[in-house]
Amino acid sequence: MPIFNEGGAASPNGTATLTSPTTGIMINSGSANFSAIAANGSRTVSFSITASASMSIGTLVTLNFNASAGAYTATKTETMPVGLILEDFESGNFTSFPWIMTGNLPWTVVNTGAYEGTYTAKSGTISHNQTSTMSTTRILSSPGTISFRYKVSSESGYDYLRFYVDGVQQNQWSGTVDWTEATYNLAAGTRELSWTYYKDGSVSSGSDCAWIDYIVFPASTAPSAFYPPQDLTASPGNQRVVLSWQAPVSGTPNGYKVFRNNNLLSTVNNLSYTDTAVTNGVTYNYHIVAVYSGGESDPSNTVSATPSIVTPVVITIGSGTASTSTSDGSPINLYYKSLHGQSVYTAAELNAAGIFGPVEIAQIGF
Ligand SMILES: [Ca+2]
Ligand SMILES: [Ca+2]
Repeated sequence: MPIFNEGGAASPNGTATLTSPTTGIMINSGSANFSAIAANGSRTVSFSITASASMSIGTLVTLNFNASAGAYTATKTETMPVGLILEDFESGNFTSFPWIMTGNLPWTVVNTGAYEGTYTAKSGTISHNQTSTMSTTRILSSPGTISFRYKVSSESGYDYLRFYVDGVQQNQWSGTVDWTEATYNLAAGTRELSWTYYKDGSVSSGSDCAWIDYIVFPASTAPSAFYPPQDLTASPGNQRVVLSWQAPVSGTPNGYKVFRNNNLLSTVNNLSYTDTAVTNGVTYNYHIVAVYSGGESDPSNTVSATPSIVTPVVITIGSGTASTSTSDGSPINLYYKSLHGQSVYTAAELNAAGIFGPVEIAQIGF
């Protein structure tokens, strides 16, 4: 911690203390002496603190600093995050943070030419008029700073590495640029951070790509990942639409909200729903939202369906050529041999057989 003497006179020997009200912070040595400081001079004092292993990386720590030297005093309160929120791609993949790849080709993690360690992110091998973008989102409770290292080998002045915050380009680099650090201030709130390699319509130079390594995020958290349901399908029938979908790629939803024309129909626990409150000949749009303990997913894909009167289906139930024995239990009392029996099917039984709406029964038997 630096101490500046901004006055016009030297200060005498003094004492500095450091305290913290933050749970999980232990002050190992919270007191330090410093010698006289000349006018406009400075001294640095050191303290030792330990953060509990149970503290989450990025937790903001409040540090209260106090210095006194004779009649002079200085106080300062600082906040700083615990640990580095670091993406250095040393996992060898993109799973350490919620990266989203867009553009024509995704970025890849490669084990050559890294700024630090073994691995670095490298833009996709795109062609003219294409882009390769990697993005991630951080939620900042207070303003902070992001830093990262970048390297470019591209057609100078035409093919660029571009860095965006919330879709707004912050800078771009082209030509031959060896590993360089970039630093940007980020406002509090939800910030989308994107790196894009962009190629114009012709000419490729150098390695024709960009590299990003050693990204240090500010004190922040990743948004909770609430993955949506997948592969929604709709099958129209007579005065009904049968919806079915797949569970999200990850996560355990508590249920699924079924929407028809953006209006909530129902919340269900299984992976299908039959909408019978429909009119034949009308087209309906459906989507599903997965509901989690902490929030809801984005919508699934949207599907359309138009229920209609089904063309009568000819069905055959049984051969009608079997015969009963002397006496068989039946809704219709049978006695002695009957070559042709009667069977009574309930609507539920027919439905269970997959039969809905008008049908022409050509033959029925047992
Ligand atoms: Ca690395
Ligand atoms: Ca080019």
